[in-house]
Amino acid sequence: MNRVKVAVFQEAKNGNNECGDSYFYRETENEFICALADGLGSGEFAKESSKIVIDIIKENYHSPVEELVKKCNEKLIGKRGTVLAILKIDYRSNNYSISSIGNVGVMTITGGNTRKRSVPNAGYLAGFNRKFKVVQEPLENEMNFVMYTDGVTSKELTERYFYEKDVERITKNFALKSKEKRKDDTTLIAIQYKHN
Ligand SMILES: [Mn+2]
Repeated sequence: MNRVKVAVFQEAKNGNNECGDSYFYRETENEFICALADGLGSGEFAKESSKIVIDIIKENYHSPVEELVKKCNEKLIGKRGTVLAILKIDYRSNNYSISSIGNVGVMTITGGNTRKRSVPNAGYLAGFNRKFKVVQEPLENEMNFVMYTDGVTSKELTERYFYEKDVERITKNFALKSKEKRKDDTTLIAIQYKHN
């Protein structure tokens, strides 16, 4: 057990108190799950929706990704929409699954220092049925994942420090380079997977 290390950077827009992004991660004997949600808009109301979604995932984290997305969607009827990304690493099948709906990103960094951003499904979750894909890929013995909300810019994602293996170094470097107030709620989750 304990194949995963996680480090998180989170900051609210313009130094606000409440960040509209919510996240959750957990490692169990057989799997690791991380979910990141960004409520549409910012602040308190955005937080309400992103928190609803993350609470559902907390309660049902053992469910397959597809089921989780569906459950989250159902709970958002009559609420503000949210965008969501889920990463699940399955230690038994040696695969990982990613699904992102809307503007929450997942980037993988594999052994040969290859960065790849997963293609998100269009739109957002807001209670109505929508089609979405779950992408499944084989796990490498060592690889990193980065999950981020749209407060993180594309330019920032090209920085060299994303090649660091140590997740603390990634989030610390990111923090150092974001001295100015963030223009949007920002969450950056760095995840290192290593097969023992
Ligand atoms: Mn946002």
